[in-house]
Amino acid sequence: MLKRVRRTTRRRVAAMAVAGALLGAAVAATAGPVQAAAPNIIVNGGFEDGLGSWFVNNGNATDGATLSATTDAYTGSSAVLVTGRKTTGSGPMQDLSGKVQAGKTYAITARVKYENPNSPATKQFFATMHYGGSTYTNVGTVTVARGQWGLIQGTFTIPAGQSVSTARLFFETPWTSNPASAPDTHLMDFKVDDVSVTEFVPSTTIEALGKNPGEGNPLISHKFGADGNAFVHDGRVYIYMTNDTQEYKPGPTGVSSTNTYASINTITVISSDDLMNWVDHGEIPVAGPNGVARYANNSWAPAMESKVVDGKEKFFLYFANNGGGSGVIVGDSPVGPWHDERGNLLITSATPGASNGINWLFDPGVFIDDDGQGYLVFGGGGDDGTRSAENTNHPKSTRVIRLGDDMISTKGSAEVIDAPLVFEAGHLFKRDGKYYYSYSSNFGFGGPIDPNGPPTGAIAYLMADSPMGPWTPETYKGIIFKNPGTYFGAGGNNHQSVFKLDGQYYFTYHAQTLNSRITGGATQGFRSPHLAKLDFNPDGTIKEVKGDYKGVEQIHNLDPYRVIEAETIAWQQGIATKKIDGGSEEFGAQAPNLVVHDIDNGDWTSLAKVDFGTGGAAGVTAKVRPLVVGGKIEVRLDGRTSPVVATIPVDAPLGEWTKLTAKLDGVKGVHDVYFTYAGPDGADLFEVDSWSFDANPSSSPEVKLTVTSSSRCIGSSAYVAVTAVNDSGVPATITLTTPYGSKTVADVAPGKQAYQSFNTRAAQIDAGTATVKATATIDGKQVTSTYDATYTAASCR
Ligand SMILES: [Ca+2]
Ligand SMILES: [Ca+2]
Ligand SMILES: [Ca+2]
Repeated sequence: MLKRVRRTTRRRVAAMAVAGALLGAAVAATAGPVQAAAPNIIVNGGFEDGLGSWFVNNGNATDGATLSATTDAYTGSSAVLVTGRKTTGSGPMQDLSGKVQAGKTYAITARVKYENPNSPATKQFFATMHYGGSTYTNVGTVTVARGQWGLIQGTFTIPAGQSVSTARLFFETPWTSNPASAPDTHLMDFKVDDVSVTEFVPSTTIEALGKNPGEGNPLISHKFGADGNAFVHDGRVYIYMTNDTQEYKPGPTGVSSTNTYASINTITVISSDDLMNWVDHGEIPVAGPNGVARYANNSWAPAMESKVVDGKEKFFLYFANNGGGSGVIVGDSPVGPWHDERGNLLITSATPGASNGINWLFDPGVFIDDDGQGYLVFGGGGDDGTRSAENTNHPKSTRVIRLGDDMISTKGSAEVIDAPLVFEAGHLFKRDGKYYYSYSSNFGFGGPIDPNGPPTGAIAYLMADSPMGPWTPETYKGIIFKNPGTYFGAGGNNHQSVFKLDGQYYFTYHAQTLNSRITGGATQGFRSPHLAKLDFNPDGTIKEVKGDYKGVEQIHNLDPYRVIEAETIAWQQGIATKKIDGGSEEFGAQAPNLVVHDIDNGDWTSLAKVDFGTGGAAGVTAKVRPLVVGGKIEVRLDGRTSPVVATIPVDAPLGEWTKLTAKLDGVKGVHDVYFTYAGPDGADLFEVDSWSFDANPSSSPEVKLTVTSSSRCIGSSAYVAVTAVNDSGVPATITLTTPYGSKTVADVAPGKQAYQSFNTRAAQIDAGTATVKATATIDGKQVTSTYDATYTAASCR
């Protein structure tokens, strides 16, 4: 009998060495809990019900001890005290038979303390599962200092074939053959409190800090998004992305299996009008049984354009159905609703000129020229198996084809694009009469790589005088962006787009930066959207873009005196978003509405550069759905640990959407606004739908304008443009002033703008400030307001 106990105990120690290694990895890999809240399987884990459901481990005949309740509790008013221990395994036990299942994963936590002054200064404790017979497994451990409460922690998976018909959990000290020879070392009294065993429920919520306050990249940190394609509409840029989050399945250590793309059939959409505060519009169900295009399996690498067809503006979202073809769905707005107007794929091997038998018919890139003619570029891959230099450098695997007037059909035959080292990610755009085809170069098929073309895995481009090219190797102009690995450690593929907003060109790319920050460096193919400015040389060639976390400048401040969807986020930690029924208060009844959820104590979100004006704010309102009693939202300025300027107690009926308001006193000017969430630990506190701020009614009235200024080159002359949109409800007389002249526009109607492009008559100008003065009659009084807007330096030689 004694021999058998020794054998089983040795096995237990060996098992713990593995568990300990896993624990270490879990702590290093994650910045917070990686699981959703789940019920505690342990009954009376806090010993607030005395010794109810607990007894002394009796797995061996020699085990024995006395349990008693003690008021020296870690939490609450009671804990358990173990005295008179006969073996190292003698400790409090609870029967979990019928409550745990083989093959499932559980997390355990418990508090433990010992105080014997003759005991060692530190001591290891175990939580151990006894499955009956001689099968023991240590499932959690801590080494604690004498006199202090320590935290036992562990995550364990019950083996698939394990019988759990007599499963029991108990607490013990490490086994030794003759504990009675040194009872102060091996058989000391100890106390246990707050025992919790919960089923590990995988959560895709990212609890790590994925985007540093002040930085612009990645654009979002609560979800992934790859192959970003930018589309500008009404002064707002929308970015459509492959929804990598569908493949994200973090395990107990917080690390996911590798992204295979196979299950991705939705497209993620975000938007911003200032390039720092990004609205999450959720996912478009594109392919699969619940998709708009049920004939397709996947939706990768989207591309978006809009066009007025039969007097109505329609929005055309193209997508790759894995490598086999490309499709299109049609929207009533940039965020839907979405329809299938075709019933089958747009690009297949049957499309004239599309297939050479080895290429992938994916990665659609859409472009509409000034004459309204649409074009689609697509294709990629193209390894013909010869491993030849010609096939490596000129796979001729991508195409350009004209679209029909309806944008959901093709016209004529697809033409070959012979882009050096081409692989995927074709994108077509136009600037100053020149057409640009950008693409991702391949990673080498085996033949030597031509040094006159791009390096592998980079974004390169061609320039031509027509959307149809011809796109020959002679039109190759260089690279726009090296592989993301150059800048972020983690490399991988890439995908780009180019857009223009407020006179400036921008470049979208992706990188595995959030993935890397979650795991502490390792990546599993989960990509995040990034932005950079895109600048051009006088001959139209592109200045190479460098990848960074800084990103681009916020192009204007955020107006707080309106409804702001709470899923508008500059920086955050620990939250997730989900779609709820009903439309968006900010974007309209037809637009999807999301809420911020998975809000734990300590999670936070923020808005960048909120302009409270000179009059200041009087109040802040949150539309919330309380889930527990005792939650609150704290409002802070310019940092998440700054002083609290307002607190909204989330004190309303649980489960109901409610608007709650707090006073704001003396908040003026421009600030980053942080919403920090507080409440009971271990619970989802509440959900947030939207924010709004009220302006101080006693403040003096002002003529509200949105003012922008920019510099640009026309030939060899620099121009400074100034735009002032009249955001007030009354006509205003607006004067635009720069060092290069002044212009006054009388009676600018509400919603209309005053605009002037001032010729500086110089080839080179420094950065400067334009001043805009507006005068209007408000409430019978003449009111004048003044605004500044900066423009950048320009060199037009
Ligand atoms: Ca307790
Ligand atoms: Ca959370
Ligand atoms: Ca919302």
